[in-house]
Amino acid sequence: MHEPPWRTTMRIAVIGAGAMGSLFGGLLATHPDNDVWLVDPWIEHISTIKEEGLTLITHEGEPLLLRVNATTDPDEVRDHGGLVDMALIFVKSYATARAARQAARILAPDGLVLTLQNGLGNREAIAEVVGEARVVQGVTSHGASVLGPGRVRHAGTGETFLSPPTPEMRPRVEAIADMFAQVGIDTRVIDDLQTLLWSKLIVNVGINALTAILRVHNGVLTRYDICREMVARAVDEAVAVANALGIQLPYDEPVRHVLDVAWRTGANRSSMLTDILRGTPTEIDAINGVVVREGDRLGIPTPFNEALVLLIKGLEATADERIE
Ligand code: KPL
Repeated sequence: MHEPPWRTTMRIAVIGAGAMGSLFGGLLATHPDNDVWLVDPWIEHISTIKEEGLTLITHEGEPLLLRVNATTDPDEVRDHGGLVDMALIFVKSYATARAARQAARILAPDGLVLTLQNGLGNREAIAEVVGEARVVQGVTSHGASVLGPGRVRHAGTGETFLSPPTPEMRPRVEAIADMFAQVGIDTRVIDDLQTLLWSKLIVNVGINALTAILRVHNGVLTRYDICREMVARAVDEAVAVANALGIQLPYDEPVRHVLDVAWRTGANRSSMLTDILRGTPTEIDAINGVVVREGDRLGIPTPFNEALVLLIKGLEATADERIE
């Protein structure tokens, strides 16, 4: 059978191949028109993927072996086949500016950078490097966790939303959304992402820092009065800030919504707990830190989120001193 004449290869680099980067990169590599590279400094993960492939445990529990290019050096992507059409940034929020500079070195002149990262402020950090018009911001409710080098579990499916940087870019972003859908990532294009970004932020505000401080799975937050009270304090402050920004949240009872998510993802270790247990920095500045900063700016008190930020920063600073 002949290839259709319009078929061209889309070269994609995924910068940050943790759980979500590997999940998205692995799925995108199943598309016959894509040439996908995973880029990450974790040597064992990258060499396992190069030698044996990426094992994705589907949400039904089936192992799927995916072939995808992988490297620790972003410049290797350019050296093997040229510049990329799209870079997906999936690093932790504190590493976004560096990842954007790496993306800029390997991106074609009309290439796009897509961010589906947690927290707020990533789009702005990338735009400073590649320009506003080339950043596609998105939100996803897929969940994934790393089981070991070269092994990732797709913990839960969800929806993905992409927002074009300008009206002229809509058709191109729609084509990307179609391609995502073809590999099993249900994706919709929407113009205003603020509501979705804040609704996801509020879930992370209520769950991540508390699970990391208490060292518990997400579900534990739903089982104790004292935990539900703390979730409510963190969430109520974030909702007050969102309201002051004029953001219409898509749920009437935000605390209940956050507790529902904690219950549905009950067996998960939140990403912040995972970072604290590994002794790596967390995304606290892009999550509860945003609530505190925006609260300060708008004159809305956020004492509980301030305390959560301080406690997490304390845990980060004393990681080597911990009594086991
Ligand atoms: O997004 C998450 C995270 O861990 O960062 C939640 C929704 C809390 C699931 O674990």
